[in-house]
Amino acid sequence: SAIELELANNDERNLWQDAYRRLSLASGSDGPSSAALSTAAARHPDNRLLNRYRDVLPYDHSRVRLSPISRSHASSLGLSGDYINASIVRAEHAGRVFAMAQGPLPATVGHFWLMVWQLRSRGVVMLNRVFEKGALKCHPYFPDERTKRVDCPDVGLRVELVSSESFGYYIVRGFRLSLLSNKTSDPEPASAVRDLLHYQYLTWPDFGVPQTPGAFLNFLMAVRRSGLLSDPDRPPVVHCSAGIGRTGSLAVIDVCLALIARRGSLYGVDLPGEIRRLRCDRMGLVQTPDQLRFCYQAVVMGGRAILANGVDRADSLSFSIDEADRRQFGMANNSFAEAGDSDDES
Ligand code: PTR
Ligand code: PTR
Ligand code: PTR
Repeated sequence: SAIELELANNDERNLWQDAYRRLSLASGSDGPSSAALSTAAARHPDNRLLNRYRDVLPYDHSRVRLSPISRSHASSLGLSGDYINASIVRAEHAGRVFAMAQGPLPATVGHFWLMVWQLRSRGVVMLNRVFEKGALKCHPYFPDERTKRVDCPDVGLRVELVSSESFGYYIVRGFRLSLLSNKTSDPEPASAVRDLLHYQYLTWPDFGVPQTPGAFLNFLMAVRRSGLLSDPDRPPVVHCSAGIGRTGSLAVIDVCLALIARRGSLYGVDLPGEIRRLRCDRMGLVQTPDQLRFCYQAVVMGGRAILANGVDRADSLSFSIDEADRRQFGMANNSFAEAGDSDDES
């Protein structure tokens, strides 16, 4: 198929730089170029400090707009506007809608959980560690074994750790989101508690790639089995540090595999086209030539396995993990003190 030929050809002739550059060229048939899309809310003086990176901003047309749970549940201090650096990214032709976000800042932890509440997400996919290369890449916004819970009085939410299970290169946590009781006012709404899953992949460096797709595909299949990706009315929140490189790669791999399963074929899957389409809703998705190559590798490996094993069993596939992956996993144990090797239940 074309996607297999492109992978082989770009490898052989060392064409990934070119292939990556071509992605960014404005191309009429694939939607507007990013220059044409406005980011006014993100650049508004009130909101500037709510962005982790000056150059990674949500477009106005697709940004998530926050609203308070109720008047009594948000102080005007914590939620003065409706802004969060997050985008609703639609791939409805593949049955997918994602909320893609930057890793929370200290000031936006409450906003992040309010978004999860408001979207009624079944879960969160986190593709980074809190510390990477010695720097804080994302505020520790969720409770761990020690802290057990995080209260966000600014938005009126509490997050509790219900469970935590380590699979080596990823961790699955269960969180319970509830309204912080407030003495003065209204009876709590009936649906005052939401349980959700948190899948954290531990070994994908920013601006890098996993050594081989096997481990990442196992992670993606585990996330898929949980069902949290497949309810477009309740989009999952997917984030990394900026919410574009790794997050965009996961999304395009997942979208292409969903399309392959629908068509029963690797033919006709236009990976660069899918990236361009997703980029209409959030800028910069897939950040490097290597990440582009990784997306091809993962789609080809995952797509072949899906077709060989039967589309119905796509999500239960398991991929072998090789030595290069295992070396990379060393990282997870050394430098993720925060989530540390959680033993099973809390
Ligand atoms: N503090 C402002 C607010 O009232 O929410 C922040 C803000 C500014 C939000 C602009 C949104 C803005 O743009 P738009 O309404 O076009 O999305
Ligand atoms: N702005 C980036 C940061 O927040 O750390 C800078 C950066 C650039 C970080 C590249 C890592 C990078 O990856 P590598 O060291 O693998 O090139
Ligand atoms: N200005 C930052 C930089 O280029 O280093 C923005 C940035 C940071 C972009 C991290 C992407 C990053 O990776 P990811 O989206 O995978 O967290």
